[in-house]
Amino acid sequence: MVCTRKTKTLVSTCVILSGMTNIICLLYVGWVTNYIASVYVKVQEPMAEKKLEEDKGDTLRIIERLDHLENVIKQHIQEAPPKPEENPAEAFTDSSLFAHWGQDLSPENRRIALKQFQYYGYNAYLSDRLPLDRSLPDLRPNGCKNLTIPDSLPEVSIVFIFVNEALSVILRSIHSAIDRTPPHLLKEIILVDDNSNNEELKEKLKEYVDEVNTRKPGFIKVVRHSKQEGLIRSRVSGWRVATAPVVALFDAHVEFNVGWAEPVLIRIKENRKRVISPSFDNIKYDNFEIEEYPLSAQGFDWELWCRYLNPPKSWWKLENSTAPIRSPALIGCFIVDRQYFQEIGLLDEGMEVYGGENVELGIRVWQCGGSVEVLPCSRIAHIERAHKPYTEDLTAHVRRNALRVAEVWMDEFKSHVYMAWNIPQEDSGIDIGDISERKALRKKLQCKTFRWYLVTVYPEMRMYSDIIAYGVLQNSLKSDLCLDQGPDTENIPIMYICHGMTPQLQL
Ligand SMILES: *[C@@H]1O[C@H](CO)[C@@H](O)[C@H](O)[C@H]1NC(C)=O
Ligand SMILES: *[C@@H]1O[C@H](CO)[C@@H](O)[C@H](O)[C@H]1NC(C)=O
Ligand SMILES: [Mn+2]
Repeated sequence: MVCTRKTKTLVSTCVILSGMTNIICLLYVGWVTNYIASVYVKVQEPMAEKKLEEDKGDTLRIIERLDHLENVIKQHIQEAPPKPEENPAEAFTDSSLFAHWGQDLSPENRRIALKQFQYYGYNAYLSDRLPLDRSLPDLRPNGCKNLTIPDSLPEVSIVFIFVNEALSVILRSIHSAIDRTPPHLLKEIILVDDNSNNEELKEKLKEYVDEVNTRKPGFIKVVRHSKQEGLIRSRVSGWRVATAPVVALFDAHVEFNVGWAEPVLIRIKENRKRVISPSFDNIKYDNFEIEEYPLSAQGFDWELWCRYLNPPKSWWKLENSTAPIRSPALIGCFIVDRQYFQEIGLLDEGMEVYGGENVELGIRVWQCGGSVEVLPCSRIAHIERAHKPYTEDLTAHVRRNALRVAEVWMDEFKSHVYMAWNIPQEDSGIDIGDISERKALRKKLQCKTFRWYLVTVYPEMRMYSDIIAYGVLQNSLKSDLCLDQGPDTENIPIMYICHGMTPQLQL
């Protein structure tokens, strides 16, 4: 699952720094993202060009300085990081893993913990040492306990998908699901292993599953992909195996809180066209403490990255913190009627790896006659990793998936997605694959327009009109300089080394 609560991007964080640090930061960002700045719109006479001519002397000196700094930084980047063995007593003190945890570990254990952290993106060393059945603080709003539970509710199958996840983290997800779902409502647990190469996920996980299944035959089912399919197709693989009338699709690094299931099953029983997300809290990646998150709806920006949103005004007016929150989209984990999920077209299996499928599902459900909501009384804690365990460049996949959504669902608003990613609408050079099936699905289901969706379901989303051109404004005298927004505090545009990221994108 993609969403984090960080409001600033790496780049805007860079820009609020000053001077030398700023430049190092931006170059670092450019380096890690391997970003190539590009210009799609030639503007006749950029104002900045004229300005540059007027104070050429100053500017050239600045350019020289920037060139010099760039070389310094390149040298830094090429240097290998210092070998930890050289100074074991102070090893790894600068990792974020040790900011709030592990001060009294021995150097050897620090080394082990750090290695696992780098692999998993969370503190697997600590997870291995915490009980699988630990309790969680009950973070439900007042009134949730008073919810009247009908005698008969549909059963649920819980699907956990994972690739190279720490075994103890998966087992804690399973334990919390079993411990905090009423046994008569939990039909089965399905584990989808997206071709992990991690050995302990083969033998040891099988031992655990076999042991549970000797007590409850067929209760845990395991699906293993023979090649990596990405989390989108992994969710669908899990759904295919599920047999309960309701299916819950989750990451395998979560802990279910008390009473999570009943409110969800009540809402789906009332209306099977509701797709439900629980409210998320955070399991901190370093010390595994639970951090309470405010109640939120789930949406996205024009790049189709997910975002948490303030609940709509209509919800605040109810003054009832247990009431369902209408949500434009989903951040990735959700519960759905098994048959209905098929009727509306599962997930877009033409998407690759990661990202965008949650937004697509939300838009599709709304436009095609269903609804999406977040339930305050159903709470799940989820580990927000410090970094993703995938080695590939995720951004390229997210962008490709976003363009599929734009082309199939967004009508005239698809321009907004191209604009947000700063790519031309014609001949973008990005192969988004075959979308004819998804377009046929939209036609078959007689779905509403994206304009209807924006006005009715997602009025918070900003619409742009009268955009003449977009891209970066590149200087024609010194072509590696671009117009940039400059430091947040000053509101003065500056010329800067072209990095092509948000602060340099002009509309
Ligand atoms: C919930 O129930 C308890 C006891 O049954 C009662 O004291 C309390 O006022 C109720 N709360 C709400 C919000 O209805
Ligand atoms: C608050 O919302 C819940 C869930 O929809 C509902 O059951 C309850 O009756 C509402 N309470 C009030 C006081 O309206
Ligand atoms: Mn996740």
